[in-house]
Amino acid sequence: MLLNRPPQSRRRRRALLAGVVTVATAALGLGLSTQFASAQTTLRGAADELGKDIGVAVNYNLLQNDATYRNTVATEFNSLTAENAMKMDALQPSQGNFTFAQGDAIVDFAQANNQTVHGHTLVWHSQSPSWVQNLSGTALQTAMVDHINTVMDHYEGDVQSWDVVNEVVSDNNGALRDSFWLRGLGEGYITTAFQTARAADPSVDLYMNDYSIDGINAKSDKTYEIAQGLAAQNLIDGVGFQAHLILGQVPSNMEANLQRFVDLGLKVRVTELDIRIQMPADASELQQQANDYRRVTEICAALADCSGVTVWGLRDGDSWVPDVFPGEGAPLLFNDDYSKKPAYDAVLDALGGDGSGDPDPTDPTTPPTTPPPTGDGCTATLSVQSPWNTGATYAGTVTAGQALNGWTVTWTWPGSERISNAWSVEGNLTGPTVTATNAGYNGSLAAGQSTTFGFNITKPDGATASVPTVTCTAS
Ligand code: G2I
Repeated sequence: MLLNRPPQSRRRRRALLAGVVTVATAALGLGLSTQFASAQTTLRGAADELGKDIGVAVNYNLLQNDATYRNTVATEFNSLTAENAMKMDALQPSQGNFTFAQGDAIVDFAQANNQTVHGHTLVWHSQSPSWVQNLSGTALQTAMVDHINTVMDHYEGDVQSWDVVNEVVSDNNGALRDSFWLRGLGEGYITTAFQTARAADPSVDLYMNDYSIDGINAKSDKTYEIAQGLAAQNLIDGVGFQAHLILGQVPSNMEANLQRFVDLGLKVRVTELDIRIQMPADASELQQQANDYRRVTEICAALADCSGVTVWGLRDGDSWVPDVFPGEGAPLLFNDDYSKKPAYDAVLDALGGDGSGDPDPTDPTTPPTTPPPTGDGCTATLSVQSPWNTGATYAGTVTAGQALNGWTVTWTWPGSERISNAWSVEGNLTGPTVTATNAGYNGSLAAGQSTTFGFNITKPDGATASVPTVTCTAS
């Protein structure tokens, strides 16, 4: 449910015209106050407070089939990138035949959970269908322009930024990559792609994205030159630094490198962060990895024009790394059982949250949590995550006492508090008495399992954010 709706999207308008019932879209940008010291204990809570994106690349199949995956993605991240579902081979497997279902499912999930979407990617030499690789000349140019126009039109209002071109610079000599795009269209194809994208949706941030450009080197120099040319024509908004890194090798000049792109008037973004380790990884390597993650996140946190950090997958076992670098792995923030690695705590700390894993009793803004009330089949707690004068963000937790197929949490606000937007929960939310039921994906819980939801309130009278007594019932 949402009150601050973004402009209605093309996709949604089309669905409504077709008579399809859709769920409400999400409010974007929480705009939380930073006047209070943070005791945030989720990545997204800390990142929201900092005004940054903390993103994750999501796998469509896992999002469909794994409730814990969905719950972790919803709880910990405020931005999503489709790991594969918005690439050209996924969206246009044969010419003129667009297949948006998987990308749409990811957008729907993001909107239901108040998350933004970074689109990846429109023009890339890899994961492009063979039909386009076999075109040349005008036919190739028309295919590129049609693809950009159709995809950006479909996701207008749903995707806030796009990787327009991906990996266009060669690895070794600072030249353009020798791809079918370059061979077929000449070096002007990059400008054409950005011109097309700018015209297709002027409201979206346009990025060029690449790997091994995190430090200052021949490849990032060439990227800089291209970005400078595009920036002079107002065709680009940002540069994405993939940051597929090796343990202990965060470039020493990464800050200076990102800063030079910011000095062009561009945003920067860490778009695909992972840090791989020679397997098996021991405790000291996992600690080194945490230090590396901390450093990259701190670099972005310190730069006003760094829009955020996206990690390239949720759990180590989900990562592309072992397939491509045999013997290397463990590059992400979560273990395969969803437990958090030291790197998770380091990222949380670097975002300004409390990565110790413990409540901070010395923090005067650490709010009380309701004692677990008794209920029928489940218990629930509410806690204030971050209050400001006329509003607050809350987290709710539901714990099942028995296997559940759904739950309802109810409470009555004692004062002027009213929910303005919420995620991972549905129901009658906006009035003085709240009836909050599970979303479609977090109602089924095993005995002892917990799930979380969240919401923002307004409290026009400026009173202290209260923690009402709640009741949880199985439904
Ligand atoms: O290679 C790592 C990343 C480098 N930057 C651009 C990213 O788009 C790229 O992501 C990876 C995905 O993480 C992989 O999941 O891109 C790969 C393709 O180049 C993806 O791998 C492919 C497999 O190679 C295919 O066998 C598989 O069918 O994923 C496909 C879809 O699951």
